[in-house]
Amino acid sequence: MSAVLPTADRPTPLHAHRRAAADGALLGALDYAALGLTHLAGPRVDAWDAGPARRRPGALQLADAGGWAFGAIDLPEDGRGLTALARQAYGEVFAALHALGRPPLLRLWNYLPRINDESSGLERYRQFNVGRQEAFVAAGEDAFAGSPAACALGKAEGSLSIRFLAGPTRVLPLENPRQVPAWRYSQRYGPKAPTFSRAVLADVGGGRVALLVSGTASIVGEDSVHPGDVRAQTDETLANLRALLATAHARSDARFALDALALTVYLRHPQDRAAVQERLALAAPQAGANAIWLQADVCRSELLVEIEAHAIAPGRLPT
Ligand code: 3EB
Repeated sequence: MSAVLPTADRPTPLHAHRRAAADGALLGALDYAALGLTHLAGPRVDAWDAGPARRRPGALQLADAGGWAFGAIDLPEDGRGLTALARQAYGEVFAALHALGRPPLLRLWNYLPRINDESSGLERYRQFNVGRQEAFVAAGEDAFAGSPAACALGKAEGSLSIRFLAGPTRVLPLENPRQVPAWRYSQRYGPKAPTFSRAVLADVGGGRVALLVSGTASIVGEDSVHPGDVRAQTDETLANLRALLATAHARSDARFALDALALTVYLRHPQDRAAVQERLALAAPQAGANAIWLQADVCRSELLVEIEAHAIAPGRLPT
């Protein structure tokens, strides 16, 4: 345990806010316009706050408050390819976290230019997965069971952008019984598996537990299902979210209702919004109405929609 961090059982409370702009005394924020995504509807910024933050500018911008850390790195493409870029970016993420005393990672957000394009015979998302997994292993981080929650979305152009949240708390990774763990995907989906857990639970202080749900799509086992049918993909995604909530409820006394989740909905085609909104309105009207809606390419070309979520509720993690 690092001396600079508060004790793990009493972290400085962490709060999640959704807002119209990325200003104020925040730990960090997902500012989707700054990330190069097209905003379709809902709040423009998903922010995290843990009191006054210390900021360390640099190639990797790091803010920390009360042991919580939020980092941002944007690396322009330099001709070496996405594997090398991901390896470098993640090397810098881990170097920054190690300098802070290795607070565990809860969540990573990855935004890749032209995610579904292919070069040198390999889709760029799969190139990214190679470099990411290699960097986790090189840094001695859990690349398989125990990896953080994450998402990986595509944007038209620009830098490889990574944001992360780490904290002075134990992180409980969750898997979805309807899906193969992503870190165990077969080589059909690339030479190295993605590095993420389906969700994490973490003590965020003040007697509250956060549930951070990774990007969730229409995947059963390891197969994409309902190609070309965005309504059925949405329903399958909702079934995956429900299964994850049941898993969370088996691991903690915190209770998370589907309709109380803060959702972020990524659509490959903006014109699918009404159809997805209609399916969400049936299953989770409140969550659908409060969602952030973005255009982004999803990491498999047949996937049309991906939904991620977070929520904070009273409760405790098992000791
Ligand atoms: C999937 O379930 C869909 O590579 O970090 C979801 C969440 C997805 C995270 C990642 C990818 C990632 O495989 C894609």
